[in-house]
Amino acid sequence: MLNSFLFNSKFNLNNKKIIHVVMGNEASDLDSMASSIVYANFLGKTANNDDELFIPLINIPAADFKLRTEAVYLFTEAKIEVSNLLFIDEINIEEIFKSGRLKITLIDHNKLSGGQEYLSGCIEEILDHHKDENAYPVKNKTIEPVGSCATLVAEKIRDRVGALENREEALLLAGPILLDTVNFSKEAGRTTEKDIKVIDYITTAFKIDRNKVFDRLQFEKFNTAPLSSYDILRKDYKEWVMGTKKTGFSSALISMENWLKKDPQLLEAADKYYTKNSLDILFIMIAYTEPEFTRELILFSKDAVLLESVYAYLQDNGGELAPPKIKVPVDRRAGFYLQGNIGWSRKKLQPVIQEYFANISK
Ligand SMILES: [Mn+2]
Repeated sequence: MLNSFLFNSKFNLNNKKIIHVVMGNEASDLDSMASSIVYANFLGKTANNDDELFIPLINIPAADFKLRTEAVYLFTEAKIEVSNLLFIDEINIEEIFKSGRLKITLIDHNKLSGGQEYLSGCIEEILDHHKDENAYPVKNKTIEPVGSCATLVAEKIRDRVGALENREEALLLAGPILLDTVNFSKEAGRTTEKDIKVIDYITTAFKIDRNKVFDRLQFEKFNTAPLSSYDILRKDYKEWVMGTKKTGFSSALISMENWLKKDPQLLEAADKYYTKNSLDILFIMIAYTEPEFTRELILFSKDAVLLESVYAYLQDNGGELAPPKIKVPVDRRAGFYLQGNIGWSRKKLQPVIQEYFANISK
């Protein structure tokens, strides 16, 4: 089973001559994680080399895993014990690299991120569906523009041993294929013949209900219920330094009303996150469809002058901020608004704020 393999791999790193990590990209979405797990498991089972340990390496800190709510769901369904997975902050990869024992299979990316670039000499194999950046002279390379890397993993396994091992493995691969192709929707335009072939095989051979799995994954992906306010703030977060100021932008898919109901102490979480990231201002951008598409905005800063000035600037530049229709906390650190300008996504708001800071520094 997947489990015992993973368990052994996490705790016996020192007993093996070669540590062969199978690693997805740093965004570490469901495709990267599930593909790494299934492929590492397969390589480990089919290798006839006792000195080499194949291990899926999840390319995010362990504490961030719970933010991938769709993965939390799918891994539970696939009976994966998350505490047995190895995350990037639980291994001293530099040390293994320096000892000359490291091999790498790159999954779901074909170029290492900047911080991991020094490992490039260890790459043995690449399995990916992004554009080939031809970064390394690796012979064992499979790069095809299919909908999901999981499709390539399934195909490799079937080519070599005929079938996927069990329903858990099939489910782990079906999940990312369904999410990445948006359940094979024409509009998304990400489906290829190979994705269809693989999902047809999986749904038939393992009696997996494709629509049911997709709907549930889609729901779980945006489900904020299991997350604390602090985790909602960091789930989809970006920050920019603008002049001398540090700005943070959290996107959240829960209405202000439901969020405050779920956690009346929301501002304390915002304060904690603001402080931890040494921010000057935090923009909490809320979007939801209930039933109409709505945007709300919470401005948070301990600099009351800045808070007031940013608010005035947004109003002067078409933000259409209005008081919310619900009761909100009265707090000098924060402003709660209904955002009339629903065109202002984070991508659109960020340059407006950039301009604001450029103007005041003149
Ligand atoms: Mn992918």
